[in-house]
Amino acid sequence: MRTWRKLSKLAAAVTVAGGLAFTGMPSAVSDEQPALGNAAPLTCGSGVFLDGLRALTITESGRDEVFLTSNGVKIWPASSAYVSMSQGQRVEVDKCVPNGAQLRLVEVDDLDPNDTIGGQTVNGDVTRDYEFCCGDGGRYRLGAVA
Ligand SMILES: [Ca+2]
Ligand SMILES: [Ca+2]
Repeated sequence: MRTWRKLSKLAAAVTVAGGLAFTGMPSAVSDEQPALGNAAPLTCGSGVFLDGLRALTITESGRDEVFLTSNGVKIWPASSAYVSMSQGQRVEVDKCVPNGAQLRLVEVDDLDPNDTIGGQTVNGDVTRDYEFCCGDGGRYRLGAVA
């Protein structure tokens, strides 16, 4: 059973990786903020550009399945339920969020409740890294450009 779960996740990971190449389209992140979404740093206006996410310590053997929420709404990835990450891996996020947004990094589990790895409040005044730690032993670093 356990092995089957892992294999099915590997298959899902391949699907996710294949789909990532086609995420150039704008996504409806939030009805309240139609200007925010997939964007380059200079187009975030008063918001903050989320650059890349690195898995410093993953919570499971093999890979974690993670997604990001902003103010309780899933913002990344846009075209799938999660991104499968291995230890040390960095993936592009490329999302704008408003100043003060409450970010949460969640690790998806099939049969158990999802794990919250950590939360951070975005400060729109400074370009910095945010660390999500240490839910279920995980540690992730997110680069953000103010
Ligand atoms: Ca998981
Ligand atoms: Ca988990």
